[in-house]
Amino acid sequence: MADRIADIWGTRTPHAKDTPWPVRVDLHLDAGLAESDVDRWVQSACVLCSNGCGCDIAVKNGRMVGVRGRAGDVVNHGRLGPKGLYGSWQWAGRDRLTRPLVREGGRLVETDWDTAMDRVVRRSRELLAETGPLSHGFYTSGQLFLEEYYTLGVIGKAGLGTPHMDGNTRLCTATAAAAMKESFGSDGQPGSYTDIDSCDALFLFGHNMAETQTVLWARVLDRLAGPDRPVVVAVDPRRTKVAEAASESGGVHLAPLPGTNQALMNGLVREVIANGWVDRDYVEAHTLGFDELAATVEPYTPEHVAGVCRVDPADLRRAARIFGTGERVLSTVLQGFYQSHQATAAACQVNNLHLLRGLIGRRGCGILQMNGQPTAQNTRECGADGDLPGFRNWDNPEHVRELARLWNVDPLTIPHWAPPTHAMQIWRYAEQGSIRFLWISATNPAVSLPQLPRVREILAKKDLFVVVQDGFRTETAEYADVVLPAALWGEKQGTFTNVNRTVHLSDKAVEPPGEARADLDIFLDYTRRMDFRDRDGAPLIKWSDPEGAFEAWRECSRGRLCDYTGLSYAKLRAGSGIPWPCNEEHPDGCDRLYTDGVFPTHPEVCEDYGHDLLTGGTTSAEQYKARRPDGRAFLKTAHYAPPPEQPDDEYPLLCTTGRTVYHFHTRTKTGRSRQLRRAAPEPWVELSAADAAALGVAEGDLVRVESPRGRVEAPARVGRGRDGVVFLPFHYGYWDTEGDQHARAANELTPTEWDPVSKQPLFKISAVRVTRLAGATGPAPAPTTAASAPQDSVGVVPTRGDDDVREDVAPTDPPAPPPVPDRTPNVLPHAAPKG
Ligand SMILES: Nc1nc2c(c(=O)[nH]1)N[C@H]1C(S)=C(S)[C@@H](COP(=O)(O)OP(=O)(O)OC[C@H]3O[C@@H](n4cnc5c(=O)[nH]c(N)nc54)[C@H](O)[C@@H]3O)O[C@H]1N2
Ligand SMILES: Nc1nc2c(c(=O)[nH]1)N[C@H]1C(S)=C(S)[C@@H](COP(=O)(O)OP(=O)(O)OC[C@H]3O[C@@H](n4cnc5c(=O)[nH]c(N)nc54)[C@H](O)[C@@H]3O)O[C@H]1N2
Ligand code: SF4
Ligand SMILES: [Mo]
Repeated sequence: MADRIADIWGTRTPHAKDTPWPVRVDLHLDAGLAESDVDRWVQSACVLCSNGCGCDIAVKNGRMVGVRGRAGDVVNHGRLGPKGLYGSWQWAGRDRLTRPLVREGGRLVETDWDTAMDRVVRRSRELLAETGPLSHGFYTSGQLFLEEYYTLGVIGKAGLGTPHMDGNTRLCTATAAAAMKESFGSDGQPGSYTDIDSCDALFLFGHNMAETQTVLWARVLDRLAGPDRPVVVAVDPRRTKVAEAASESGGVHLAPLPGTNQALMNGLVREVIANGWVDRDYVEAHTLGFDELAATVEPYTPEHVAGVCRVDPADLRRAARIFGTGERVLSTVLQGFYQSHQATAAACQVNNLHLLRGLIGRRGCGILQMNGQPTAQNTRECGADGDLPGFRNWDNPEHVRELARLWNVDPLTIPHWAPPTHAMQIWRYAEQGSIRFLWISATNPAVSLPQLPRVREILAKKDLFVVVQDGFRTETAEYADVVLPAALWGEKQGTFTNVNRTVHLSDKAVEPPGEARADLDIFLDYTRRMDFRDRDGAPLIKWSDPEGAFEAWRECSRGRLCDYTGLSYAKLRAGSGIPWPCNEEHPDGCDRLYTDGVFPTHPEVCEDYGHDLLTGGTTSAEQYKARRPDGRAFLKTAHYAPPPEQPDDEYPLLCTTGRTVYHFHTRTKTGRSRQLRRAAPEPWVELSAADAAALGVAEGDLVRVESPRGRVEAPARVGRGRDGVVFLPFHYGYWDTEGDQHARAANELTPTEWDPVSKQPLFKISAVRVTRLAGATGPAPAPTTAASAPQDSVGVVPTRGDDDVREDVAPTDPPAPPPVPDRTPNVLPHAAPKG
């Protein structure tokens, strides 16, 4: 089988503009197996990023033994990337949680479901009686299924009545939603992946698509390898594969200093206006706010911007010309923009560029305000985060009444007296002690939240009752009072929606291990035990399985932008995922939104009344109505403000964090796949060649990175990024493969700060200092295949795949990141799990 560790994007299938992307079916099976050996193929889609590649799971003897791309799926036309091929299923048999755990005498011990759920329900009832629903917080994910979020949303909003619900989607793509609400009045992706097949220019803003949506990047590469190839523009401080493609395609690589995106974007908008590249008719007919936008960006001349961002003004001009004169431009935006202090403002400037030129709602002219996690879209749609289900506006009484009618509850039960609580605030309330019950599902905050020393203190608080629901015994689970073992992908049924609104069904392929249960069943069990009722005394939640939950959700989505009423499980089994809205008007779904230039900004329709992008101050309903948007989009901006943390004498470098192609987040799955783990086994610290030289650091030297909050120690990769910037992958928790603790998680360094509009934390900006601790024992364990490639490859073994031996038949291999039973942490400045 092909080595898809070395060959990340697979074989090219070039094609010409406006022709369909060819099919290429990717497959990976356990060693020694052929397709004919497989007992059953079960329909699904990959959950290791937001791309949503359709796949079939291979089952043999009741086990998952491989995966194959679905040729007929609109998203991937058969392809899968390295994570999908090697990471989606290989974890299944390994060291899973098989029984609930409860804390006894300071230790987590196995128990039965009744005992575990009884503790959860008892604490829940006690706190409801003592202080009411505001004592309860729910911190969920972008990795459950639609049915699970909707159920959780109804529990929280109509059962308990707590506004303290959010997902790790706050860390992920809250800004995508926020920017679409500010510009278009509602969440909802305007563009489509098919725009890649038709565009003339492709702008990637803070998005390392080559490593983070590998199949989407393969689609781009196939255009770049074909005739009439598009021009690529990359905005990223590192020399990613995207940046290389920008140079090779005759485009531009802009490498701004982290934290300066807003200045750069104001500069690009100014150039488009100053050169007369604006589509006046479109702007006049379909937007509001042009004069204010033009006045605000006026000072951002190329020379001024170049000084702030440390880029070449000529490059800025060239990038603006490509945007300003291109007939069909597609833009994507992701974490380089979203995890920043002016995240929403900068993301809105991308919307503005498109609106100014009327490049929206037409073939090849998409905007993709990306998601990251596979099911982040559903957290947002279904109300398991800080939004009301169906993109309803918490500040619009009629929207609240609609939900109350649907759920048959008093509108006053549904918390809407203030904006829903965002995740960073939920953690703050837990720290202050007003939230005393925190239910964490499908996320590992002890590694993924910023400023980990603080997060550990909060999780360890004796008066905080922590429930952790996961398939593995994660770093976070070590702090739990109750651990609930969850069934994972392939072990349960449900649907989810990718970046471009495409809904997939994932069927159950195998039984979960031991007593592990589907998240939906866990939430339903809690509901039954809590005995939540509607107004007429009937059970609040009227469904008992995934399809029942899906049907209920369909009704909830009726008439909204994310209309699912035309979808059903049967229809989703017909061959391909289907993009919403899907209803009577669009029975086959919708490839692209806003083809008529009418946006959901009418006050009765919109999801939000908007904010001041600089301060986050909210617009009232009256102010909003007074602007009479009525279907027009908003052109909003803000002045550039420097990031809260800037380099100084003590901390002279800027640290940014992110991903490598081979791992997903905190590696609970990819760390258990032999091929993926070996491709990137340990953390590293990426320095530019000049910074490394100035520090006397050579490839592989052990270095310490310190911020005002913490430190990380890891070998240095002398890489190819811009000077003044240090990069750390955030995948590695503080346990190593031996179960020992080290200061190695990137979030030891990051600050508790967030964007004022989307409330997304600033993972991409902290000031640090780097010191050399010891000489190298070899090159850094960083992959050589993409952005973390060394500046000088002499002596560095290229990253390549392994033999095809499955993990659990290779006993000599070092173990996966292990759960350490009740180990008292010793290395880190660390709060011990409750004793
Ligand atoms: N392999 C892999 N793929 C994934 C994931 C994964 O963990 N691993 N996770 C998924 C998820 S949940 C998400 S959210 C996405 C994230 O996908 P991406 O956003 O593509 O990934 P990141 O590496 O976080 O950040 C992207 C780029 O932002 C750049 N950057 C840093 N600071 C700045 C800045 O100030 N300005 C600009 N313009 N750029 C900056 C970084 O150099 C980096 O190359 O990936 C998804 N796909
Ligand atoms: N420094 C830094 N920090 C970051 C980022 C960064 O770029 N830099 N990126 C941020 C972003 S964008 C994201 S999305 C977050 C990700 O951060 P996390 O959400 O903490 O990362 P994961 O490792 O994906 O954790 C998901 C957990 O859910 C479990 N799980 C998976 N499927 C299921 C399921 O079906 N049911 C249940 N119950 N559990 C399940 C997995 O085993 C895993 O433990 O990290 C954020 N943190
Ligand atoms: S691109 Fe994303 S969804 Fe597709 S196979 Fe790779 S990880 Fe899975
Ligand atoms: Mo994410």
